[in-house]
Amino acid sequence: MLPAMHRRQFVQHAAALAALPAFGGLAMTGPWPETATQAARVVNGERLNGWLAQFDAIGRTASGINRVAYSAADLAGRAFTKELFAQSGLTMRLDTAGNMLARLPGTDSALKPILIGSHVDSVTDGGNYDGPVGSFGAIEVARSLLEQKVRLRHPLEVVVWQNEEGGTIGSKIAVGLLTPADLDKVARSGKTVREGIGIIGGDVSRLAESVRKKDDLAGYLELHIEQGGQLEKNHRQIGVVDGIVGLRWFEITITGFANHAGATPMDQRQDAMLAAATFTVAVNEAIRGEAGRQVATVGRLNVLPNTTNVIPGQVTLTVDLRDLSQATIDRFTARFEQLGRDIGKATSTTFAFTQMVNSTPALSDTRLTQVVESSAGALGLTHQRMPSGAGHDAQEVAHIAPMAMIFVPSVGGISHSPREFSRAADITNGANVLLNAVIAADKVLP
Ligand code: HGY
Ligand code: MN
Ligand code: MN
Repeated sequence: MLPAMHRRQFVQHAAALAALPAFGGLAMTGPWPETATQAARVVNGERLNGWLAQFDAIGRTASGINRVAYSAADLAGRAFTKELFAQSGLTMRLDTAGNMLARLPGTDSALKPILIGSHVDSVTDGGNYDGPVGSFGAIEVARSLLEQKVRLRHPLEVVVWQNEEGGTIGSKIAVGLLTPADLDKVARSGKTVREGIGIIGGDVSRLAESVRKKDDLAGYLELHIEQGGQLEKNHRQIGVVDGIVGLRWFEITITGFANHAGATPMDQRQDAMLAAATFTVAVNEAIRGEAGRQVATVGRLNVLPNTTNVIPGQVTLTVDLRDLSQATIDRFTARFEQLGRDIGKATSTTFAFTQMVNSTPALSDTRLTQVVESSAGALGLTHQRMPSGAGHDAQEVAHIAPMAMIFVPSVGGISHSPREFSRAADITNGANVLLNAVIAADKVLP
């Protein structure tokens, strides 16, 4: 049951909304959807935020959180998470991909499971909330259902995906989209995905056993921090994610000719650094030269031989390109390749493009976004619909099942940084929405 103060707020809120002809762009026809009339349930927010506070010490270095996939810190983070499953009365198993899974039976075993979860690996020098909020939030929701003796019709599964930051690897395997080439990809820990699967307890020779087909799941819900500043700017407590951007990561090797920095005349150089700098500016100008929400980032750059008095012979850099439209991603891909040819000609260098990661844009399922929205309303929480500029496992799961995401505010809109922070109250709100959304989804999903 909602604590008294929430109940009063809820009654006022529902009355105010019912009086409004339209609310937040949504025409409110008649009373709140069925789920809002049921008493909203709540999780143990103190327990959830206690777990997150403890987790902050794992993989923390002077430069930030470094639980990068397949590292010792990632293993420590996974061991901590395994302990949370156990403490919560959930029997955790690893699938052959190394994803962590636990299952609560439903009253109707013929139904496909509802899946909730996120990841616990981090970027280099990242924060404590990107991933763990949704992973521990899902464990807390399952534990609260057990404690409150709420039995769903559908089985409920909790998942902690492996190596989300390296290209949603665990969820890509689970939906059958990981390619053999992906297994040789090197994670930020220096381990290949193939090695990493073994390190975390998976079995790369039996990945097929972890693949789920279309409609093997009734639906997927992921709680996550926003990683941007819209909720904070608009004073909203909950983000209802309409869709997740597609992303494409390139590695580009620019080859020139290393030579003496002093004795080589300026008009006789094949300067890979000059080409890289020109290309970086050109990418930024191209992407900003058009209206739209597309973004592109040159995030990593390695120089050879990286010595003061040698003209760089080779530069390897990465581009992270994102948009909600696949056509836009494809169009800018062609544009960047043309820039490579043009700049290569102008600087007597060559550009070689390798696509490292591809995740297609994914639209949320409207039944599930409706369920998230009415759960936020039932809890008296302000909310708005919004796209996700960050990539998530949910966009891989969207290939085989209906999905939706719940965002909670990131203070200052900061993420992938040691300054990443989300307030305990906001995290509790998000987990409460997840709890009620799961209960409501159980009713609306087949
Ligand atoms: O890069 C991303 O958007 C996600 O945080 N992996
Ligand atoms: Mn994430
Ligand atoms: Mn991330």
